[in-house]
Amino acid sequence: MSKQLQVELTAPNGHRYTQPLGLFINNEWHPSSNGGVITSINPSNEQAIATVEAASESDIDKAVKAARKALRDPSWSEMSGTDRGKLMRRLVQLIEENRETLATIEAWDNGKPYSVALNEDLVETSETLLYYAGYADKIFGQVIETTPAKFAYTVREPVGVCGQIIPWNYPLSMAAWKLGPALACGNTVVLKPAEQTPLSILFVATLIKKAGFPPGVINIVNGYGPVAGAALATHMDVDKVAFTGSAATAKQIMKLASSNLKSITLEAGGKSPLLVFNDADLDNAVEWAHIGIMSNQGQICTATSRILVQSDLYDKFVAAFRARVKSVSKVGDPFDAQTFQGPQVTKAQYDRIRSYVDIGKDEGATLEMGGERPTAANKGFFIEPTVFTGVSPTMRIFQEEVFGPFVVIGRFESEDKAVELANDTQYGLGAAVFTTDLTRAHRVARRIEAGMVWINSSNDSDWRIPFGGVKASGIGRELGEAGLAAYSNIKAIHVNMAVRSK
Ligand code: TXE
Repeated sequence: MSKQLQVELTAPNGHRYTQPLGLFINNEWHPSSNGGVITSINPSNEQAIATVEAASESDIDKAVKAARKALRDPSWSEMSGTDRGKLMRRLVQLIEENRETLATIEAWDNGKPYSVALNEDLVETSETLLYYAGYADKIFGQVIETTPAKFAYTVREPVGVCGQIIPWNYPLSMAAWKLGPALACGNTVVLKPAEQTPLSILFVATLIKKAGFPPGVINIVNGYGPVAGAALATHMDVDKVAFTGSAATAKQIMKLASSNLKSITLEAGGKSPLLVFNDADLDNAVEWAHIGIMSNQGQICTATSRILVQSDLYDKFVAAFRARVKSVSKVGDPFDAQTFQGPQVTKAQYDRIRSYVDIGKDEGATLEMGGERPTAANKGFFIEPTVFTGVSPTMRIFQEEVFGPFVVIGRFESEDKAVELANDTQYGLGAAVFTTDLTRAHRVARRIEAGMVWINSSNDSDWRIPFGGVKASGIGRELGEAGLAAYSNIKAIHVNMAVRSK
C-alpha cells in the first residue's frame, strides 16, 4: 500500500485544510527513501499535529538531480526574466488567496500569534517575493570600454543549484527571503525547512506547482539538520548554500560547503545592543525596546537583547520598561486575539531560556521580572517575559544569544563607553540608538560594529533594505538589491576588434 502523503486537518481555530506530508521533488510528492519522519508538535499543548517525511541523504541527492536537470531545461533556462517575474507574481497571488490557511498553519506549528502571522509574516512573504519578481527582468551586465581594438561586456548568469537551509522562527518569510532572489536570477533551488516547523512551506509547495513553475525548479525537502542539511551543504553538485540559523551550525556549514568551494551566505544571529542616551524620547525608546526583544517570542536574530541606558535616564527607563512589559506582553494562546506572546517553538528552546535564567541568577545579576512558566499554563512551552538588570559584560547572559523573551539592561556614562559596550561582543548583526541629538545618532551608528543600525527604532526591517551581519553574525547580505549579488555570477566576455593582417 502506498504511503499517505497528505492528511485533512482541523486547526485549533476550526480552520480545515489539506496538509501535504511528502518531500516535494520535481513537482511531485515522494516518501522518504529510508522511512524517516518528523512529527511536528503544537508548542501550545505539546501534542502532535502531523508527521511529515524526512529526507535521507539519497533523497537530497534526488532533489539536487531534479534541480540540476531543471536548471538545464529550456523551460526554465530559456524563460525570459519577464516570464520568471510573472510566475513569481502568480505564486504571490496564490499565497494571498490562501493567507488565512498559511497563517493558521504558522500559528499552530510555530506558536506565534495568528494575527502576527497573518498581518506581518504573510505580508513580508508576499512583499519580498513581489519585490524580487520586479527584478527578474532587470538582471543585466555592463559594457566595458578598453581600447578601440577591444571591448568587453559582462553577463550575469545564475549561480546554479542553490541549497537553502532555513530556521523555524519565520518559516514562511525566511523561505521568501531565500527563494525571491534565487528565482529572480534564474537559479533552481533545494530548500530545507527547519525540522521544528515543517508544515507551512509544504502547503506553499502545492501553490508552487499550481503557479506553473517547471518541475525541479523549486524542491522542498524537510529533514533533520545533521542528515538532510549536512547532505545539502556538502553535495558536490550544489553550487551555493544559503543558511540562516545558529553560529555553531553556520561554522559547520562553512566547512561542509568547502567540499566543492560552494559560494555561501550565512546569517547567524547576534546579541544586538540598544543604546538609550539621556536625551532620548523615553516613551519612544521604551516602546521600541519592547518590540525589539519581546515580539515573535524573542525569537528574532536581530532581537535587541542588550539594552544599555545612560545613567541619568536609567531608573526611569527600567521602571517604564517593566510597566510596558506588564501591560503589553500578554502570554497565551496564539489564536486568542489578545495574545502578544505565544509559546516558544520547542521544549529545547524553552529549556534553553530557563537555563539562562539560572545562569543569570548564578552570575549575580538581578532578576527584575519573569523567568518562570506563567501560572495559568500547565502545558506548552510558555515562558514569562524576563528582564535582568545588574549585569556586567563578562556575564554569559550579556554575551550569549538566548533567543527568547529575555533581555538584560545595563548602564553607561559616556558615549565612548556606550560604543565600547555595544561592540563588546563576538556578534555584529543589528543595533539601535535612541537620542534626539542628530549628529550623535549618525556618529554612533557609524561607530557600532553591526550590519544594520536603527536610529530611534528597533527591528523595523524591510525587504527593500539590505540585511546581514559582520563578525560572527554572518557573511553576505539578503534583501534589497544587495540580496541579488549572491545569486548570480558575473561572466566577462572579451571581444577582440582588431583585424589581424594575413
Ligand atoms: O539552530 P540550527 P537551532 C539560534 C538561536 C537558537 C539556536 C539553536 O540562538 O537558540 O540557534 O537553534 C539546520 N548541517 N538561531 O538548533 O541548528 C537545521 O535543520 C546543515 C538563530 O534550531 O542552526 C535548520 O534548518 N544544516 C536563528 C537550520 O540549520 C543543519 C534562527 C537552523 O538550525 C545542520 C534559529 C548541519 N549540521 C536559531 N544542523 C537566526 N539567525 O535567526 C542544523 N541544520
